[in-house]
Amino acid sequence: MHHYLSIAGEFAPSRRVIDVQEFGNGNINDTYLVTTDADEQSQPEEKYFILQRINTQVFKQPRLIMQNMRTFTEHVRRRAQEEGHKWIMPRVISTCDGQDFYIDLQGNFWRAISYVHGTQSFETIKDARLAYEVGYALGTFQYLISDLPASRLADTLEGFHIMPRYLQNFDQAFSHNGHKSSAEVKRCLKFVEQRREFAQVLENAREQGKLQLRPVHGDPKVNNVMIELSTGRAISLVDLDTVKPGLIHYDIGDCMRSGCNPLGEETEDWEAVHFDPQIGAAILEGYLSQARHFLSAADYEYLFDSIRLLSFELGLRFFTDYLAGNVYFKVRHPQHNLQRALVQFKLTESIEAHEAEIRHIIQGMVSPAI
Ligand code: GN1
Ligand code: MG
Repeated sequence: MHHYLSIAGEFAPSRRVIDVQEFGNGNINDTYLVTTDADEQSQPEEKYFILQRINTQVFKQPRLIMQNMRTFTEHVRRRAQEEGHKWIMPRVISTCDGQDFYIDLQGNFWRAISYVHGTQSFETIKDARLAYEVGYALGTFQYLISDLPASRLADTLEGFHIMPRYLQNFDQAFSHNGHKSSAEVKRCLKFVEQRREFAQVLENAREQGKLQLRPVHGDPKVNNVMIELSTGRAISLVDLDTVKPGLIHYDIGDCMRSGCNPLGEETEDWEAVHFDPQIGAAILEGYLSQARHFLSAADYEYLFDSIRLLSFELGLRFFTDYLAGNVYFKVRHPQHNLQRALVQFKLTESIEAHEAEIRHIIQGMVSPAI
């Protein structure tokens, strides 16, 4: 505890840190909520902040994350103000000596960002109103960042969301671990084999020039959307380490695979996992209320594929990590990543089973009935 208090203190030179608690349930970085002795009423901004230890096994160049953060938080904040959008971007908090990060004696990389006050987030979506807000949050974020040239952002995580790369990693992990062959593993292997060609769909479209790289969020899952307590409206999208050039389809697919799975990605009952098309329709409606302004005809064409692909992708990443010995995602038990993979693959199957319905919903939004 003392150790954490003193690290947090590096980011709060004029305050006494009184508490540091683990916060959220990220799979990669370690996140803490810091409380200082500031007065909550008069200085809410100084009372709490978020402290994170970046996992440098995953993010090999954490300085690039901070560099990007400076660039896009400033851009988005300015644009939101110009356009009258009520939108909050977390701020980077500097150390006593004006750095964006602090490296402790063990070489750990720490950084701090402001806490979004008066908000809450949810693990799963229970009603259409929240679904709309989750979609709206992603659309607003992408809109506000859409005029920032992608070339101004560094690549903080090479290969992120690139399916052909994930397949290569999978093949490698499998060739070293072919002995793990329970019934569940066999199910996963078969699942992947049947979708190898489909896995290329977004990267092919990009190579053919149909889809272009733009700044994206990278990880817009439900619990990263901050909902204002007083209004129920989305006012921020947090977890900004993967904001970098990408396809907006990674975001929409990721948001849908997270939002339309009522049992959540951590359920142990993978056989009961399913995709909820009604929630999906409400997310898309909220998303398109903002994204309409920048989506092209080709972008719409790949919406269904992106929804199907991103749950497959996450399942493949979990499965690969299980085969590789749980080296990327944090796990609570040795089978955890296998269980998570089964959840995502079941979700993918449900998306496939609902294909006609989902395409119909998308179609109705492209050309709304008059
Ligand atoms: C990871 O750490 P967390 O929970 O914010 C992962 C995402 C996955 C997510 C699944 C950098 O995000 O891509 O969708 O787990 N982030 C990275 O819960 O790999
Ligand atoms: Mg994340």
